Amino acid sequence: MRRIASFLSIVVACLVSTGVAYALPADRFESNETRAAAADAGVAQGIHLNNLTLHDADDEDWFRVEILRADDIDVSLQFTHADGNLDIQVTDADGGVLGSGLTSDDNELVSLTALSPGTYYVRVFGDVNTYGLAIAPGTGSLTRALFVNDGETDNGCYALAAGDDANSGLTPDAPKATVQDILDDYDLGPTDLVVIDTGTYAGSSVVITVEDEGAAYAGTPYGSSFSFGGNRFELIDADFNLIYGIDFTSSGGIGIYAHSDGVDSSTNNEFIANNITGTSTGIRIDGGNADLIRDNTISGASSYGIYVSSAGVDVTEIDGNHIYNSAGYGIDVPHGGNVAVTGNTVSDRAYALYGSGVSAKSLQLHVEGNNFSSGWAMKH
Ligand SMILES: [Ca+2]
Ligand SMILES: [Ca+2]
Ligand SMILES: [Ca+2]
Ligand SMILES: [Ca+2]
Repeated sequence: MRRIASFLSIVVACLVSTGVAYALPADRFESNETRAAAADAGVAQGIHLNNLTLHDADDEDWFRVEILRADDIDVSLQFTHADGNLDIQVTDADGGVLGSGLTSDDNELVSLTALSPGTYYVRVFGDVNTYGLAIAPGTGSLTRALFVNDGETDNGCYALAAGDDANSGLTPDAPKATVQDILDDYDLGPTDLVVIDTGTYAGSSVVITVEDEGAAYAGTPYGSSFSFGGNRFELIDADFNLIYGIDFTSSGGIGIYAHSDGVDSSTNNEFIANNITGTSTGIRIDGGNADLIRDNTISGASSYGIYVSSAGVDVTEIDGNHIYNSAGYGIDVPHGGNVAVTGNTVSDRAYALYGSGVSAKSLQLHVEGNNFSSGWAMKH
């Protein structure tokens, strides 16, 4: 054995000394050589990616990350400098460099403060080497990231282990198995970000109430799929929540259902960039106010894509959603209210926009810039 080992070390030494290209296995996010071809990595403050490589001398890795609420972040690379220098840049959505890590030591760190919500990019470049990429709330940030994962770590963005409700959920190494157990164990608020890793989550409804209102919930670009056949996320007198980038799959029930506890409505909620396939109703709000439903993709909802039962002074913005497939209603805004329907695409539904039970007095409806191609474009 010793002779073989020493022979191998001589071969490696020769390869290095003669400049023969030294290569590692390509990582799972290839090919991502440019900002335009960046790999989606999810919501910034939860991201933990291991076993990445600059696999050959030409490799450069770009990642696209999202900031949902203004924040400070620390972007870090973990690697051994002696194995090959790596450097890092973080850019804004247009490629303007916001910060760099260009040292000759192990690891790199870029700390950025007061970032606005939006898209950012991480560029990793340098020598052939293996690395990990992590993004966390910055030193001055109040954000608390809470981690959820199913039983698999495949295609993950946030957690580094399988989920278990016996875990704390406070670190990527100890994710919980269910969002509900996060809600049960902690008092959530507006500085909390629940990152839900790639996987399938069946079980039961996630119920958010006034005690835990105001947090953000984010899935991954690779599918954080809630397949429970009833109401998948239910908000009961829960305000100022953000539900972003989550998949709602399988038939029956409602993807996201926000309503009152019988006294106080759920208001000021934002449902953005979710992907709903199946369900009976994709997104439903009863008696809300100042809610935003934006950039969701809803296909195959057997009854309603979006159903907003608002009344009186309520304001709802329904913008940029794509609703298609199946026979029912695309967007239904019954019973009045102040509703803006802008920039949506609705196709292959019996009705694109429907106002059931609406009288001219009760509904203030602003409709602009939509693309409706259904049996009926608009009807009440
Ligand atoms: Ca790579
Ligand atoms: Ca690459
Ligand atoms: Ca470096
Ligand atoms: Ca998983």
